[in-house]
Amino acid sequence: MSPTAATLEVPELSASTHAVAAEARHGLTSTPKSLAPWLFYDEAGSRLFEQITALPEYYLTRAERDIFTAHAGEIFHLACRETGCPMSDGLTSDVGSPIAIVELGAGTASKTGILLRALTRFQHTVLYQPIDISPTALDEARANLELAVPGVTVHPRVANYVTDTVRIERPPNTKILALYIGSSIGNFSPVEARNILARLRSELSPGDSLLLGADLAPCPPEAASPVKSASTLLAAYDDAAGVTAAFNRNILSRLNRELGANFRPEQFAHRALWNRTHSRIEMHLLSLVPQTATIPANSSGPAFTAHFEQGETIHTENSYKFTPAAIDALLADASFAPTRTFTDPKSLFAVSLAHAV
Ligand code: AVI
Repeated sequence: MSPTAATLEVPELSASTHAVAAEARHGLTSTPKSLAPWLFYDEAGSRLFEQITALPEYYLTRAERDIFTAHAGEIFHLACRETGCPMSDGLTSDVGSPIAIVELGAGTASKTGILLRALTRFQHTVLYQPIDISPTALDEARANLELAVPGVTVHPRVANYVTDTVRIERPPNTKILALYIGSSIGNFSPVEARNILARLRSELSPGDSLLLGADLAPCPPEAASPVKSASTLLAAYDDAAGVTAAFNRNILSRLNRELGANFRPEQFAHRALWNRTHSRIEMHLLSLVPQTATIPANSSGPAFTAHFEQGETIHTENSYKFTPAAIDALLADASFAPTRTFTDPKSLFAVSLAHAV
């Protein structure tokens, strides 16, 4: 076969599959091996993540929802006090739409309805701009919210906020409240996290604000009355029903489906560990046997193999956990002035309001 004919037989990848192939090649030929956590979220992985958020051990989603339910009114009062925007108490006449909401990585916006509903008590109409890489998630967000929250207009924007600066629509005389919730910030290294917030800040004006949802670090074991222990945290990432394990292994199934690789996901064990030095939960896949997987040639490059010794791991995710002081420092580093941090009754999770300065 001539080299030209061989080249022609190589599958031409779409842009998104090309990115998957490039990440697989990079991560699996690195030492130690790794795969980036964005690879979790194909259709199957997104479904598994939805299941994770309802698990008894995964307290993050419930705790953040509880904070929104308890404090939404106060959050908007504080946002308005800082911005000087007019606020109605819901009984007076229409004051227009002084706050517009932007949400980074909105997905289906399942928790955002609580905040939007609360805001419509203060102003009659709300412009909500969810930003996400998935058009289908945004369609779902729009359909759900426009129906469920009268007065909300949804202007979705398909964009990758991690790599690109996102344009924000600002109606005249409107202040922006940006949401970056769900502990998504925790899946980035400290430098990446700072860059995401700084890029967002560059699109905001003084007086705009940010609401950041972040998971709290466990109390040190020597603390007088430890509220949150490392075991609470570990259970959230290694649940009894094995949903997080399936979520982790799906990353290999995805490489099989999209790239024609021949991983045997069942020959990898899910491992979650607490890295106290870096204040993060790490997820790994641990090879149970010596094994080799082949990733066939495609338009991103030639075929390659990944060999695993028994016990060798692929690092698939970091989930950073913060002290309240670390949240304030991160915000300040990106030119936001921390205003108030709200926590749930068990002090598991934090929602911080900050202002663009
Ligand atoms: C999406 N992200 C905030 C989740 C987290 O908690 O870091 C992803 C996840 N990984 C395992 N369980 C949930």
